[in-house]
Amino acid sequence: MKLVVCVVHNRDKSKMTESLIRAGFKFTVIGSTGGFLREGNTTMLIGVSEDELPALKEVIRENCETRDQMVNVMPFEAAPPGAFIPSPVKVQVGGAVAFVMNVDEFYRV
Ligand code: 2BA
Repeated sequence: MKLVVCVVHNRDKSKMTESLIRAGFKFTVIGSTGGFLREGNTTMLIGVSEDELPALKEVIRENCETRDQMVNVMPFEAAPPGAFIPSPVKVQVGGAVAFVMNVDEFYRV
């Protein structure tokens, strides 16, 4: 068994959720925050058998878009009065970031 920890953009959360349910996957959704952008994103924990992994990767690929996002290198609040504030820079977010881990044991009681 594998545990896939998948970080998706909040805007892809609904269609990812619907597609995972339609495809019969079981999963847990956790609200999370990106360390770099400090914006909300969504982390999904999806337990799958090894055979299901290719189908899951396909669902992730189909539902998570890559986006360009502008980020302020120095937030206005952090800048001292009169300081030079560098222009926002563009970063590419997603489609999704996924970690696939081996599961030693899974049980339900
Ligand atoms: P954030 O940390 O908010 O990162 C958003 C995007 O900013 C990243 O997109 C990446 O393009 C850029 N970025 C992140 N750290 C950077 C840095 N030190 N310098 C320049 N650009 C940087 P993604 O790579 O698609 O990541 C989307 C979200 O997935 C991340 O949001 C974070 O929540 C999670 N993530 C990505 N890589 C991770 C990792 N190795 N471990 C844990 N979480 C990760």
